[in-house]
Amino acid sequence: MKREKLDDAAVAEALAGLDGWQRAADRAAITKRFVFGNFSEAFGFMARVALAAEKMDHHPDWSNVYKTVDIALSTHDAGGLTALDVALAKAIEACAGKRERSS
Ligand code: H2B
Repeated sequence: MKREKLDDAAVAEALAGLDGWQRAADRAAITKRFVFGNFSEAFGFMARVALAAEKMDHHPDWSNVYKTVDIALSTHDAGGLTALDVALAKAIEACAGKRERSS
């Protein structure tokens, strides 16, 4: 159920409720860049996201350079975007809290 692909309208609706998230230009994913004050804050965020992702059994594609964390969410098993990606994006927002500044 949760791994059923979302259609374009459902993705657009989900994005409307997700601050700063956008569709990737080149793949079926939603993305956001998080910029923190320093590496410690960025890595603390990544640790919180890792625990949330493991609990959900749904994991981000991400990279980190110093205080910047780039995240892409996609459901590999479905070959597209599903409700799991939206749920993980919401969990990630909760992990970022108020200290994060996105750009
Ligand atoms: N994460 C993401 N982003 N997409 C998946 O399809 C996925 C996952 N599948 N985490 C999960 C793990 C699957 O491999 C396990 C067996 O449930």
